[in-house]
Amino acid sequence: MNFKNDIILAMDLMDLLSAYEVAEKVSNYINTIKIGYPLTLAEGLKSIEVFKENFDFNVICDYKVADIPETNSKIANLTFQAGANAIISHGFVGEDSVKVCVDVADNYNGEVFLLTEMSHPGAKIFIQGVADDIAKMGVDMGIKNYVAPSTRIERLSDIRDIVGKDSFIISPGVGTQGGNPKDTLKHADALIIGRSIYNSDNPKKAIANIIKSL
Ligand code: FNU
Repeated sequence: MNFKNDIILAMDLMDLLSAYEVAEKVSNYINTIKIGYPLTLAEGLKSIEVFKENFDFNVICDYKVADIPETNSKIANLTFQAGANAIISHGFVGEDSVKVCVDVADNYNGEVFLLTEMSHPGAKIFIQGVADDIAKMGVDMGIKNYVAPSTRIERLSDIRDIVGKDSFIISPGVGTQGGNPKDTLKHADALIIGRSIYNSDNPKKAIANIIKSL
């Protein structure tokens, strides 16, 4: 997947019309949007199609899939059937659960992003302690795409060392959560940015300013 301007818009507004309006304002700057539970639970899987058909965006579904393999299979199948280009899967659930997501993605020519360490403060309590092992598991499984935090650059750098330079890391936590875009891109391939863009009075200016700062 290639990301225009190294930015993925995290669209967590919860009504499709508002989401559409923001997407329209920034559509010249990006080619990829990430949606998650907020928009999907509010408006349904049709949200995927709306961004694909109207903007030709790639859509990453941030469903942080974290269940037993059989249930992961159902979730991943529904997500790719609805047109997603990629799905984010939690790694802590283990190889069997992640492998199902990879297998389903392969059937649809889609991709899996493996979530290693999360960006919020609470991630230090549990997931940080196993994040390196999650990344190593991903490497052993041949996974090429990862999610790692921009809020802890040293951890992002550690995870880059594990997954190698040929892997792809997308990084949330820039802006509102405190991560610095330029520093993050020293280790990550693309930034996941939500509120700093969609909550701005002028999303177009907000994204243009971020791009200028890189
Ligand atoms: P913004 N997100 C995150 N941290 O923030 N998927 C993670 O560790 C992670 C994520 C998502 O803060 C979050 O759910 F794995 O408004 C939101 O959609 O810029 C986006 O990344 C960050 O949004």
